[in-house]
Amino acid sequence: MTLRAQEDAIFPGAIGAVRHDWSRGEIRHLFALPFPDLMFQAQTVHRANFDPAEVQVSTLLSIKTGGCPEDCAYCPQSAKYDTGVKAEKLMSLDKVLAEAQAAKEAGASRFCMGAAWREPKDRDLDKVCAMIEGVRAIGLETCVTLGMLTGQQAKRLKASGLDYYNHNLDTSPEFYGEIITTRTYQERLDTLAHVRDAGIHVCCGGIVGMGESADDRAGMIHALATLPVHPESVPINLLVKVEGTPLSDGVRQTAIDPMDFVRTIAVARVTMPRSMVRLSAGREDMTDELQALCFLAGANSIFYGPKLLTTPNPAADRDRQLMDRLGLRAMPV
Ligand code: SAM
Ligand code: DTB
Ligand code: SF4
Repeated sequence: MTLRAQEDAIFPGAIGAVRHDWSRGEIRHLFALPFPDLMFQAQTVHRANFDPAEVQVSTLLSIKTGGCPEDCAYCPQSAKYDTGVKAEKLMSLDKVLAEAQAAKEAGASRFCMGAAWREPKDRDLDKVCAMIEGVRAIGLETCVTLGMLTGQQAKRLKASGLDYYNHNLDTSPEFYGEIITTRTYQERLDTLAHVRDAGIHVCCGGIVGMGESADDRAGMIHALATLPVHPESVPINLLVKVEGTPLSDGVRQTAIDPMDFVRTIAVARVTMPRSMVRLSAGREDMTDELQALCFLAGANSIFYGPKLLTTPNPAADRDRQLMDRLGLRAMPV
């Protein structure tokens, strides 16, 4: 199958051309547009492909917390930083399924399980496969994020029925080395290729607010929008500054203008018209008004429930109020 045919099968019925040949200059230009012009483009593209009142709702669970050997400077789960997150063992199947059931009852359509691993051991992968089977049986879509994968591991996950694999590029290729030294950008691209080749939907995005430049934000979107097939899901995280990490408030001043965050969402929407763009980490500290701008910019997915992996997310009732206030509905599975 050609890539385009593969993409048409992935995004059936979608309207509008999908381009993979974005230049960095074109993306810089989108970022530099007057805000109303950028928002108009984003709304136009969004409405051509989605119902703008629908938001996909996912719930996150950390199935293996802390003690990670990687040095991602943003991450509270790295063993290299003293953040107060304790290393735990892989959660039991029963506990995971009880959490998935609760997420289903609260209205989530997808259940995302995260593990603080550099890469899964095959023995652990068997356990995660059982979790995927159990969560699917509850009637939820499944997503896992377990670190780097081999092609063989991706195939095993696919065989267990996995719908999505999350693996982020995180930032631009140029800024990446300032943030992570224990794995390369290319290794991330390799894992994404294994996931794609196995026929699993790709969830891939990044983080904004780590001290990167405007050009790095353009570089990150460029890297995502020029992947051979766009990720079906693009999480845009606003850095959650955790004490003890090299990116905590006291160590590096990395305040970002919230409008630049909205612009990042809008440029993701314009350049990846058929992808779900997730307003991901960082909502706890956002006003309803800022989140409303993000939805206007084309975000159409959120994490729902009081916790992300280790840090807080808005309480479910605050999100229900927000959705009611904006007339938004949860997207059915
Ligand atoms: N260990 C696996 C990995 O790195 O691929 C999976 C879990 S990892 C926590 C998943 C993603 O969460 C990271 O790639 C990063 O984009 C995001 N993340 C982690 N800490 C964050 C923070 N403090 N603020 C915003 N996003 C964060
Ligand atoms: C993604 O891009 N964001 C989520 C999910 N993928 C796994 C994780 C956000 C983590 C925020 C920090 C924490 O709670 O530990
Ligand atoms: Fe480990 Fe993932 Fe955190 Fe990096 S982001 S330290 S790989 S858990």
